[in-house]
Amino acid sequence: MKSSINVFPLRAILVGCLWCVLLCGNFVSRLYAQETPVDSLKLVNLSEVVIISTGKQLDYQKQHKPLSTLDEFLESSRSINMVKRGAYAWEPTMNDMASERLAVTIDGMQIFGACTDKMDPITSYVDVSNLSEAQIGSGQQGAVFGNTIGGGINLKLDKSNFKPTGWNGSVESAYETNNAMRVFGGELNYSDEKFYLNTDGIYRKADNYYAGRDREVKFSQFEKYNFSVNSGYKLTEDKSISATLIYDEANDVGYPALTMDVSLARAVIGSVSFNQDTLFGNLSNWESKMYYNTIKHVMDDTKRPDVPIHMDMPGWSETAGFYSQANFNRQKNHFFFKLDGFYNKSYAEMTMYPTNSSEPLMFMLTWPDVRTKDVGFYAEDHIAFGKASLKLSTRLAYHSNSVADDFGLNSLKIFYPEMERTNTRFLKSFSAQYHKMLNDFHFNGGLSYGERAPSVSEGYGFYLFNSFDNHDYIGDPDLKTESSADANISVTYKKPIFEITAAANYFHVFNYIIGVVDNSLSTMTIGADGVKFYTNLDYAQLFNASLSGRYNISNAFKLTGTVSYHRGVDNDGENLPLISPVSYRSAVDFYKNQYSASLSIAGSGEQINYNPAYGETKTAAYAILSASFGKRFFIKENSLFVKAGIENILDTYYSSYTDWNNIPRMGRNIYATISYSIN
Ligand SMILES: [Cu+2]
Repeated sequence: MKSSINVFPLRAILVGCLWCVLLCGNFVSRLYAQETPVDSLKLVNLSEVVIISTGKQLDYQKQHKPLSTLDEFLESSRSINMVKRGAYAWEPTMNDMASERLAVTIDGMQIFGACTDKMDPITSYVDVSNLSEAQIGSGQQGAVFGNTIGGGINLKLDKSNFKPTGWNGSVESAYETNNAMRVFGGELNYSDEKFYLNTDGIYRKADNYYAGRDREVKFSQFEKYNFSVNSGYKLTEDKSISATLIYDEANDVGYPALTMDVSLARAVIGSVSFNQDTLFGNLSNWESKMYYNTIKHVMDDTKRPDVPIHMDMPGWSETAGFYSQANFNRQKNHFFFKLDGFYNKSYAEMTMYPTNSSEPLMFMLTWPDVRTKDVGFYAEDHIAFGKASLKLSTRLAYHSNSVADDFGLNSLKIFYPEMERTNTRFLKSFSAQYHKMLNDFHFNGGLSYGERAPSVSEGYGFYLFNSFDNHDYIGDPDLKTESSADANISVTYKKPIFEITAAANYFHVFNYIIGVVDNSLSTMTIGADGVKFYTNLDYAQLFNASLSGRYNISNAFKLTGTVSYHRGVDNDGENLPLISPVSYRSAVDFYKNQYSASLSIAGSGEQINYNPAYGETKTAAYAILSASFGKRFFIKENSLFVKAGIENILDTYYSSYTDWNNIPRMGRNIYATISYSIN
């Protein structure tokens, strides 16, 4: 594939800056700044922040498994569940909605996977060594990161940000017994008030893992490495520039739940930013970024036995984008403005090699070089009054898809003779979120409306094989925009030693996009059961409720727990796929004199509400016990941190509703992590 990026992003940036200047200029004359951050507002802003940073050993204490994969970190969050197709590259879901309904960004950058089979969620292209935290916004609270229905996740990169720490570094290593996973990582940083440079690298290699009772899960191995550099330079007291570069490559990744593996998944992610403390005297924290990323994904079936027909399926995704954002405080109003845009090219092809070599090769474009342009404007206002606050936010975006490849366009025209090359949409999001404190009670309630465009697969996918329901999928370029009206409510009772939260949300999704069987077509994939077209259902309904609590038994002991309930049905009352059954988790954590320990349980009830039409079977109830122990030693100025643990202590054989084709999860696993940091 040729890698030429259209001039569009540049033009958009220029228009964007102009817009920003006009907008900001307007405020200059009539408004003035107020710098006080309001703490309680954070409660309504993001629903959860997961601390990831490996560099800061203080955080190590609180983490059960410090060098675990990013996927495991995300899975430990209250709001996220991970769909698994193997041991690597799990797909995050939130409010029972996956990739296409979520906005997932890395440090504010839009990135799109290059796999037609969802083998490479963008969370697979960074590692814990790069990140400081995952910012999670449920429903339209995630619209700050992009157009979304279910929510947004931003993976924030770890940077020294001109802290006067001088040189510091660390080396760390981990080993896990179950799949013999070896992890080696290190970082070296320099930071002063004028300049910083952060570098880190991590390498992971794992063999096949074993499910409970010693059953090997074949094709579950993986190997990955990741390097990143980021640097910043202060031009003047209030102006700085910074740049980041991440290189991530995975090889020999097995996907036991799928029919193919991956020989290469590679991402290069880069950005340059300009930061200024104030703008026009009134706006603060002005940050502008330009970025580019390119992904290559190559699937591989050569190691599988009994392949009926060998296939080559490479995919590419390239994205260039920008954003510019600033805060503005005026008395009780705390505004935040963001202008963003991106341009993406998604291209994937499939070549089939018949066993009889005299037959011709078959070639298809599974993603016909789809060009997506998106320019959005996001604004929010936190209004504080007394012990209450209201957050209003909106995102307005222009979004267009265009099929650049004529062969791909003509292939789709077999099904859609009238289809246009380009499809343009205007996407809207509105949200009002209210928070009130009453003695020890916090009340949160919100109403939102949001829209999203179909994903490249949903709009333009051409015979994409889905091994979950064993169907070939074809996109529909004329799909209607999916939209959602949602409501959320939560009540927290909070005392220093005790806290309990009851929360619920409801999504009414109009024009819900899902695959529907078309019996008139024959399959392309040998052994597939049929063909599905992506279709808009009239509507679908999703409901989630949870109860969570914390109790500080003593200064050293803390007890936490969560139980949640989920339901998702379509307009005929039929179950939607991949909806969680009742699930729960609880942990006792101990922390004293640099010693830490934890004992935790996680489990699910039986999956009663499943749907065989989407390839689901009933998953049984399970409960898993895990424990960890850690100690931090001080050696002069440096520190050594050791943590060990055991997961799935009872070696239970199980799979959950998120396990693709019910592949069993890992059995008993003992891990040890060691980290030495030099200050
Ligand atoms: Cu793939």
